[in-house]
Amino acid sequence: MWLLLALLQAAVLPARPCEAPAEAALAVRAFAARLLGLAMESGQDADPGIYVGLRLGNEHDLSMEQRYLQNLQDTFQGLYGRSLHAASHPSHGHQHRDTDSVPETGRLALYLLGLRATCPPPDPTTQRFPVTWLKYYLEKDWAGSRHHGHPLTSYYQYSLGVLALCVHHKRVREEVIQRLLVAEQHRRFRHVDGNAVDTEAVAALAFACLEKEKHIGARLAAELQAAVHRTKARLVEAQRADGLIGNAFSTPLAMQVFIATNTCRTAYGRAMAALLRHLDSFTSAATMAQAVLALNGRSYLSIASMQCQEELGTLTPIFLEPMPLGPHNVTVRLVVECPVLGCPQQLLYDSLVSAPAGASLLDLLRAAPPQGSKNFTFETQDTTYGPFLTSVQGMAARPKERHYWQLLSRLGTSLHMGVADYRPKDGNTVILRLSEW
Ligand code: B12
Ligand SMILES: *[C@@H]1O[C@H](CO)[C@@H](O)[C@H](O)[C@H]1NC(C)=O
Ligand SMILES: *[C@@H]1O[C@H](CO)[C@@H](O)[C@H](O)[C@H]1NC(C)=O
Repeated sequence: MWLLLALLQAAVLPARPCEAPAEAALAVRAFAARLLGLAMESGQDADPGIYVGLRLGNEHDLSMEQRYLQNLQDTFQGLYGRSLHAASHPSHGHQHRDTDSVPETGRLALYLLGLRATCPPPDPTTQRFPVTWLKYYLEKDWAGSRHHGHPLTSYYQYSLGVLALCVHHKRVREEVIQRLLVAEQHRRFRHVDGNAVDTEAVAALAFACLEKEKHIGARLAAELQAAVHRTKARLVEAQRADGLIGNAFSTPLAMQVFIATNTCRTAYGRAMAALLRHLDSFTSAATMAQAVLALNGRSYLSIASMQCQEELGTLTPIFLEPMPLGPHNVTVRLVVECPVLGCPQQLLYDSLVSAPAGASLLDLLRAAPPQGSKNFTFETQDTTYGPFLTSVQGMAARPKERHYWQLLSRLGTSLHMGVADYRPKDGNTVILRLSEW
């Protein structure tokens, strides 16, 4: 009788304590297959964040992953496969990074996490120079903007950097850690519209990793532990009535904190249930790669204890058809605001735009009619999150000044999706506003 019960339980309970419930296995598998499809069809360079998502899935397409890794290595070893010293004395070669370029802290961190998640592990010498570069970037990221009080890139990327070095068991200077702890204590993590969940979660993952490192002293370990506790309390507080923590896209990162600290109880279960209800909202490879980890009960920290066992090469890609458009039209009011210093005027554009129903904001921008004597113009840059709006009506947002083109609804609330994913309804107003973050 007990044996039968135990067997029944084993069949119903997921293999890992934080994994999605067994009833959701099919949905989770289809989600991973969609990510695989996106990774295969993307015309862009291989992305380290996506590679991590593929590696931490339960099922794999092993030969595809091998090719993907090769592409990644071609890109990153070209940039970071030689010493800093060589880079500060550039003599030949143009591919290489030099020490003057903007730090690429986040992508390099994800690349190192990806290398650590590879089976069999790659030749350790390939990691040596990228690790040195990442340490250098963390210093530079901070020093370059000390008077601003924030890293040159973002706290999100800075946290990823600390996390990746920790997962590789590389020492980081205590000051590098302290900067992040101070930011946590002073609640400096914020994203647009005050949603700090993504960044808080990644910082907490870095703290949770460091806390367990042998070389960390007792006093610092206690501080790190306290920071993880505070963050978890804030994440629980940020949980909405529907179970999401922040929004659908920050929920998987918040869940990773509970996974990494083995506290997959009430808040976690509600978040998982909510995430499972929102799987269809995920359309970009970057956000899907983050979600795959949580759905499989894994976190970026799981990479540290990954063992190469036999992996299931059973995943086949799903390619989704683009959404059908029309037959009716929607009409949307498009407003372009420029409230920062250096703008020619406050209002750069205000007009009604028509497009077939189901069209994305990007489609609408393409269909926007001229106003006065001027055509409507804009530019985007491809990222793994989708196209990022960089310039509107000739006004480029300058990242150095922490400017970006923010997408808002009529009520002034920030949209939770990029231009290719957001599909306005008939009668909606969309505001593009040059904002500071
Ligand atoms: C930091 C950040 C920003 C910063 C980036 C600047 C900087 N120097 O770091 C700023 C404030 C500019 C920003 C803007 C936006 N963001 Co943002 N951002 C993030 C965050 C916290 C980290 C991104 C990161 O560094 N990734 C790691 C690096 C290594 O990857 P990367 O590819 O190099 O990242 C760059 C680009 O992808 C780009 N980027 C940042 N956000 C977005 C969003 C979209 C849709 C696109 C296409 C690109 C993009 O900036 C990154 C840094 O250069 C993520 C959280 C997350 N869970 O991923 C949200 C996140 C990606 N952002 C999001 C959103 C919604 C936006 C906005 C659309 C908000 C708005 N209403 O205006 C805008 C983009 C508008 C536009 N112009 O197209 C969502 C995307 C959800 C989705 N469905 O895909 C996320 C997941 C947050 C969330 N939980 O909702 N963001
Ligand atoms: C939809 O709008 C386009 C212009 O964007 C127009 O050419 C077309 O005739 C409209 N279709 C309908 C069904 O109203
Ligand atoms: C506006 O766009 C149209 C069509 O692309 C082009 O023929 C025209 O020259 C443009 N006008 C201006 C002022 O740029």
